[in-house]
Amino acid sequence: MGKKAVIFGCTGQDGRTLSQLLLDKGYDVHGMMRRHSFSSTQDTRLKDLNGEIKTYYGDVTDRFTIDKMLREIKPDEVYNLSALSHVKVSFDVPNFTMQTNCIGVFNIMDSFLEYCPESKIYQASSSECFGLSVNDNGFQDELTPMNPVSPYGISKVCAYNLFRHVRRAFKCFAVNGILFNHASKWRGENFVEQKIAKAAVQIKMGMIKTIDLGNLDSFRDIGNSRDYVRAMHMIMQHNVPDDFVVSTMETHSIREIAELTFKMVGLNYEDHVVIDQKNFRKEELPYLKGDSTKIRETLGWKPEFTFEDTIKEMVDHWLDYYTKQKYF
Ligand code: G4F
Repeated sequence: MGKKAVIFGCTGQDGRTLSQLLLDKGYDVHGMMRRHSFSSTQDTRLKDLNGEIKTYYGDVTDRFTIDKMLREIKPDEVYNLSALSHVKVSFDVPNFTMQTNCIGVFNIMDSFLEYCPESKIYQASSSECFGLSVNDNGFQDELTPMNPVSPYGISKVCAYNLFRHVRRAFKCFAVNGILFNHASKWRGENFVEQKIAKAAVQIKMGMIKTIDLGNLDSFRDIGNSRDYVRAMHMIMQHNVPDDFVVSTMETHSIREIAELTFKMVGLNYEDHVVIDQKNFRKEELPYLKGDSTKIRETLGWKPEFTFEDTIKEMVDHWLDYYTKQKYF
């Protein structure tokens, strides 16, 4: 029989992509799913998986629902991808962000230590933890100090440190993947790359005329979700528990993303982008470029998709979506 995995946060972009990877590898995959009022869409991303994921209603702030899964399933691998993952929204709901991204992770870890401490556990840590810190060479790596600039970043530093503490104190296989931005056709529509891709296609099809954006001068290191869930799995198969930065080692401004995306549909972004103050953050993280030398040299991971491939994947997704859904 294959290994058993539990994924907290299975309905998100990475939850969906990791579920597929694990199913393809023969894992028995179990995922926790939060109930929301649109029952038809809460598991939309999971609907066309090639294989079966078993889903359970629950919430990481509800310890009973975590206990039930870990006690009954006794997984070999636990992946925590659950989070309030939108940085700007975390300024609006800081308390909820801490409840989910800190207390929720404490709940998962406590339950893990009680019911399956001999198995392995992964935490989705984030480059947002670095905040304003950049090494002299222009990169962030595993040793860069964490200096977060958002409630989301602060919450992720807390969870990151919890995992490191448990690894030292309880000698558990508890690991962090410090993932830089990554996208795919499954990316949420309110993250900047997907927001731009969707709007560029809608403008091309004559459905809307403009897109409102905020700061075009921040820089992000943007990979592909399929490469990054492959990294998560490799980190969990390593012979020692450790933390790894996962990044492309390139950075692009939001302006460049807009320029490239609009160019892919034959348009000039300058004719359609409107700057709106509502999209600016109270404090901005201006620059991310990850140094992923450690995972490349230790585990042999490297990305297969380029930045252009990932933007094209999103543009093609929306072209396909609107062509099929609406126009023919
Ligand atoms: O797409 P974003 O919202 O992603 P952000 O804040 O970098 O966070 C993402 O990456 C993190 C890893 O570093 C993850 F942990 C996190 O969960 C998430 O996946 O914004 C990217 C940049 C920001 O500088 C933002 O100010 O784009 C800028 N931006 C400009 N206009 C916008 C917009 N962002 C959004 N979401 N919407 C805009 O209209």
